[in-house]
Amino acid sequence: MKKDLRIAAINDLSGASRCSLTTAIPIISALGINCCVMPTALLSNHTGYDNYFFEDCTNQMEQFALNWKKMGIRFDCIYSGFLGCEKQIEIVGDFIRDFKEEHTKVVIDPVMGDNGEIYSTYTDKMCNEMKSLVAVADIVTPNLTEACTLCGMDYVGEHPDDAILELICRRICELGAKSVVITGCKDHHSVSNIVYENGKTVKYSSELIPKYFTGTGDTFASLISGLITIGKSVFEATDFATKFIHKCATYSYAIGQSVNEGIACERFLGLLNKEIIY
Ligand code: PXL
Repeated sequence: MKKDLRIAAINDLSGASRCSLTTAIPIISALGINCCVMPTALLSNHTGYDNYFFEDCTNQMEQFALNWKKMGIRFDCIYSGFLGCEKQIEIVGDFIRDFKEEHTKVVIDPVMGDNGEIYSTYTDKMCNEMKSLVAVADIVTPNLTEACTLCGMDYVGEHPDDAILELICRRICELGAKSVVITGCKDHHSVSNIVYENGKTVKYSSELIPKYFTGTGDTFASLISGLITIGKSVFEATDFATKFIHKCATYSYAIGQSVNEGIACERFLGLLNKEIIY
């Protein structure tokens, strides 16, 4: 009998949305893993809506870490997503130093921007600090905007060729990451996730759905975190996640979900349960 597996998921909690922790919890749980959450902020709903309530949780993060240490809790994976300020990046760095064991995987989703633009809340200093988390990551899952920022390049545009993508991945690994998955690279008809590890690059593509649902990157990073925790390679995990997200996005598009409503993964969670063969 394999032991209980546990992931620390550090991300914001947007109550009525499918993103960050509200997608990490069902995805990771359906893979048979205990998802322990550390909220970085509390929101009524994500910031793509006209109105939302927001409360920063920096102080609470420190209290969570302190009490988890006292409990003696251990993690098989540490997965971090949206971080709101320099202090939060520092807290996550400390958390990794305090809780990472030999076997613990570290997945950093460097949520910093999209479509060639860095989010307005993200300062240059934060972009630089993020590199210190990338340095201790097993897997980093940036989109193209974030990937370019991490390696100090100007945005390469929507359709970079394979040689440029490989160069970007190599540069991110030079920061210290073991592997990189550049997510959501769109072409005219397809969307691809590019995996780079130990000099090997593989592109996993699926048909482009003509709507970009909010939180898709969070669902992807949650799948990668869960799948590597149950023993899949980053290549196997990306192959599975690409197909799973395509299924959810196809369904969400067919039922007319708005982009703000996110991808509806609920009725596909049973497929994740079938992956539990450990
Ligand atoms: O990654 C999607 C997301 C997560 N969390 C918050 C957001 C968004 C997208 O708008 O606003 C708070």
